Amino acid sequence: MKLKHLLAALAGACAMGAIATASDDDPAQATIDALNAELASMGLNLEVDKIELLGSGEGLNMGRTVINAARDKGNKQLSSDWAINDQFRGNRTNITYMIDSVDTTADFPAGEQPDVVRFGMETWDEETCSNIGIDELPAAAPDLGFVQWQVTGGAQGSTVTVGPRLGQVDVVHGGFLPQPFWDIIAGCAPGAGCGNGILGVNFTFTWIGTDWDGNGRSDVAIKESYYNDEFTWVNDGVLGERGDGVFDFATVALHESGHALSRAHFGDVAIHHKKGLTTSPAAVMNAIYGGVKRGLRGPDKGGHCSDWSAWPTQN
Ligand SMILES: [Ca+2]
Ligand SMILES: [Ca+2]
Ligand SMILES: [Ca+2]
Repeated sequence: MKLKHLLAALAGACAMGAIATASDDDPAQATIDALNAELASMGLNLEVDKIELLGSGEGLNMGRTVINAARDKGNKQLSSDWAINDQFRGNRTNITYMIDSVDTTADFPAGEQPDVVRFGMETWDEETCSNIGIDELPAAAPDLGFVQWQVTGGAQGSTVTVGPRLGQVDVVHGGFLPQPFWDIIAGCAPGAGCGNGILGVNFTFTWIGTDWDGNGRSDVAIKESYYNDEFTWVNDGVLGERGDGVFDFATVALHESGHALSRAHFGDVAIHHKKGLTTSPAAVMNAIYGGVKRGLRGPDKGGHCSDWSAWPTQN
């Protein structure tokens, strides 16, 4: 299903209010359905399992997680995770990633941007409780991103990571994208504005019908992240507190890298009459941006360590 079909599927969808949790009737289900129809038409044994959206925290822009409703309603596994030694990922015991090199933001020097993504991945890697191997691969194409390819009708992005490189690369950082990408993936027509409050997004793709490690959870095939260039990004480690109107890329890259390594949103989001949206407890994996956070907090470490402790220690 190309862009025009996706748009047709979205016709009538309107801007939505803020919700914090998965919902069968979330407008972004149309995006999951469209992507899965395309994957099926390509003959790929892949499906989109969930979309995790990071809210800017401005106004009432919460984040949310949208789980494939077809999975929710069926008798499939209730969640997903990477499977160690997964045959369909080359029996690897490490996690590999690629970084897009063309979809940069003009907000700070392009030359710094890959290093910020690496910082995001390596900060999780440095947790010594579970020293999984996290290894960068050379980008298989300058413009990476299957969802971007899909949303732009093949004009941008690439199918290389779900095609010839399928099973070789686990995590794809697809770059900074402008509207209308954000409205489309959030489930409204371009210009309707439902994507305006989303800072970043992570798409989880799972294999269909496998549970290689027998843990009752679908096995992840690929994770893909993007960042919203409609916002102004900074990389000085100082600017980017709530209310600054600018956002620290390292903080958001760390958050999206957490999703790539199976961390879900964490903590409660509440509405305060003076402060607006607040989170508790504070964590990198809060569903909204909460200012500069360039180090993992207790809840982030706890989830990461328990999840990855069964994997062999590597560097
Ligand atoms: Ca891209
Ligand atoms: Ca599994
Ligand atoms: Ca920007």
